[in-house]
Amino acid sequence: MAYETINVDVQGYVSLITLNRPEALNALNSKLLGELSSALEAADENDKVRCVVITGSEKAFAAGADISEMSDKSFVDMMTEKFFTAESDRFNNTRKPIIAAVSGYALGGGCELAMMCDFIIAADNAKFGQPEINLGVIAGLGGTQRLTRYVGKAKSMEMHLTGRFMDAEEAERSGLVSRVVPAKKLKEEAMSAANKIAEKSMLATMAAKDCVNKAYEMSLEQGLAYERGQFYSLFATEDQKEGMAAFLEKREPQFRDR
Ligand code: CO8
Repeated sequence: MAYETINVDVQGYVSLITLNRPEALNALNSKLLGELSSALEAADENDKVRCVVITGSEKAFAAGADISEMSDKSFVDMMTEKFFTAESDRFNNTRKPIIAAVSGYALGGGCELAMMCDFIIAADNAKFGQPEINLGVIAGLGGTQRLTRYVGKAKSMEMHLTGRFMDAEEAERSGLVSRVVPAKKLKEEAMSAANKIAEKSMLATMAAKDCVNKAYEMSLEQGLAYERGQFYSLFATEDQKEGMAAFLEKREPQFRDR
């Protein structure tokens, strides 16, 4: 499918999605989020795709939701259009793992988009922020909730109230990103992580993603019980037999997602 605001390049088992609105630093408008939703749906349905990487340009992952698209909207417009609700739900319902490879600005909706991914690999020039307060609004794609869970109240509150940016080093120290790599190596590192994920059993991968995400929804007791149930259920798969047999036979496993 041809897209206008993103590029989709399926490389082996990985769908590499590049946000492509350079004239607006990849600001997220309805068109871009609609196309991103379609690309994620296609990746989820494509048996050959086993992991997704979302990236932007060197200067900007995404500088936020598109301010020119939002500026004239009324409360009623937002409510009746359910602004970005379907796109956000589609994103959160993607079962395959998604890595955000962030270079440059990840601001407002851009920071929130990165946080909607399963983990973030940051380039050393990355800058994260929730500057919506400077526009007279607040985060609306999960920023107040996810950033607070990921970096804690003190930093999240300061960022939401002052609009200050966090650089890559602070983002790694605070637990927002899994690691920081040189900007020139960002795509290579993200693709390498995605390819590593693609080698595993998709059943175990989806169970792991689901359980880690449940850690943000459930009490510890509920989460432990949920994880145990998922762990037990993987013993109904051929991949569990194959993975353990391969270890004992000192060979590489051949997972078949069964
Ligand atoms: N929306 C629209 N256009 C943008 C955006 C944006 N968020 N960010 C940058 N652009 C455009 C600029 O207007 C400019 O266009 P032009 O060349 O036509 O004037 C072009 O991109 C380049 O930008 P700058 O000239 O400003 O580049 P600088 O290097 O000087 O500055 C910054 C880069 C610091 C990133 C600056 O562009 C900036 O501050 N951008 C806005 C950041 C921001 O406030 N983001 C939050 C937006 S609101 C939001 O994200 C809400 C999300 C919740 C949605 C909830 C839905 C339910």
